[in-house]
Amino acid sequence: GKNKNFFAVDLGATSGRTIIGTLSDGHFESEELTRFDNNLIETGGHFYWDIYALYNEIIKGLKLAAQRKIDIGSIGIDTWGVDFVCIGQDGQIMRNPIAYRDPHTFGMMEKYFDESLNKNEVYKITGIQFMNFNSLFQLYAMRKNNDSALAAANKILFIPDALSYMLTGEEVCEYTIASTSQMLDPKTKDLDNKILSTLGLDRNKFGKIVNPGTIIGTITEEIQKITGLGAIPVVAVAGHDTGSAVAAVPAKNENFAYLSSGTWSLMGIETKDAIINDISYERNFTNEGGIEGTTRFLKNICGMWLLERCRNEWTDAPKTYKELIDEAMASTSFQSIINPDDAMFANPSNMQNAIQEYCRLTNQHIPTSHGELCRCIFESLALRYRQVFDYLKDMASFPINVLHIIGGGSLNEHLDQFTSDSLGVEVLAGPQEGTAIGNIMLQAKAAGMVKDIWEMRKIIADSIKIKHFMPKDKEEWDAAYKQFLEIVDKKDKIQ
Ligand code: LFR
Repeated sequence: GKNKNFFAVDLGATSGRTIIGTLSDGHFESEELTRFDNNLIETGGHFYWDIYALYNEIIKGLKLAAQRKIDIGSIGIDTWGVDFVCIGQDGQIMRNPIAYRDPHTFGMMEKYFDESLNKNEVYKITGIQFMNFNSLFQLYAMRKNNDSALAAANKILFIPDALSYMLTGEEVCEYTIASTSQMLDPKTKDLDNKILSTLGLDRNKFGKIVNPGTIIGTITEEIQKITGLGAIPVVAVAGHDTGSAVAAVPAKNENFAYLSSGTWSLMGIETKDAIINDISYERNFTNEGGIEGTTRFLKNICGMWLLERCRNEWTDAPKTYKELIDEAMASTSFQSIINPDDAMFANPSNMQNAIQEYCRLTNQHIPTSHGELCRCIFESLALRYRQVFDYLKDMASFPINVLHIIGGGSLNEHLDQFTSDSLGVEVLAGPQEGTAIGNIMLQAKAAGMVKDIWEMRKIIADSIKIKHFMPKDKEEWDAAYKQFLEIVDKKDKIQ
């Protein structure tokens, strides 16, 4: 039969990669071409992304593919959510984009509710969980600060769309990434004019909505020349990395929950329609747009960010993840428990200090060794996962029989086991590169090689190794969960 190669660009908040995926007769294979860091740039009182560096990394990957004479069928780009680039009247990028961890949005949600639409109204329109960094509040903060890039913007492009624009010259607004902005109405499936007007923005400041699987354009002659490639199409995939990841969950039927584990841990279910009601509002659950009209009903949980930041700070000889995990497993269990989603951990100047401070404030053992810190992070994540999972079980209209863990974090088998223990549910771990695989499958769909999301999931399940974990140590974890709830409560009362 036929086989075809697809070039996926997958950008996360701490690292990125380019991957070649090959599909042939219901079998799938992938190979990482390049991997690179993505770093926050702190300057002039702000945090930025380097959009040009990311663009250059894509070019590097494309050149490598050209050198190796890989016949690329198409290119697709997925990235983290909410951030955007302003494009000027002349088509130029106005300035590197501000990053979502920038504190310019602190307090802006509350200001917005005071001065513009109220919180409940925003939730009723968008169904999106409130996070201070959602595009809505970033744009609001920029307006308040008289941001010059925004003032001069002719178009506002979300990160995957901005990179596709740099490759093709086409300005689009891909549906899944647009949904993360908290400016999109899942019922009309378009940006909401009432919300846009509160920012003084017209609908034409954004590209037209395109759905995953649509061809955006072909790479420009300039890029053909730079890379040595032909006129390759760029496909709108699920531009939101979490959207691509959930498309790649190797589930057999609808009765599953997922945990996309990377810098963030995104835990949720897939639903046909958005779930927007008093309870989802109260618990701050989100309804992000997925492929084929699906909704990702989920909650953001602070994930490997805690450990990634600690690792960056540790100045002694760098340890591998395996070494750190081994040290964690050799440490005493349940000595120090934190709430991963405490505001203290959003972007502290020092993560280890922040974790220790949390333990001090709540009268717990203060973790000092790498092993103790890692153990604290892993156990605390597993406990917080249980809290969110219990909410999901309560709100889902179907029984949740299994939790699929996908993404880089799924490689941590001890955390997979902790998660199964804490939640009391079967855990299936893999694929590790869920996001890139979802990206590639959407390109395969655009090429007419797969029919729908369930065929994608079947091909993925048949092509990769999935690890199984069954719950154990129920009493120990139940007791720890009680302790977790008490500690969170105690800490919340201090502030
Ligand atoms: C994960 C992710 C989350 C989003 C966060 C910020 O990489 O895309 O889904 O809430 O990053 O954009």
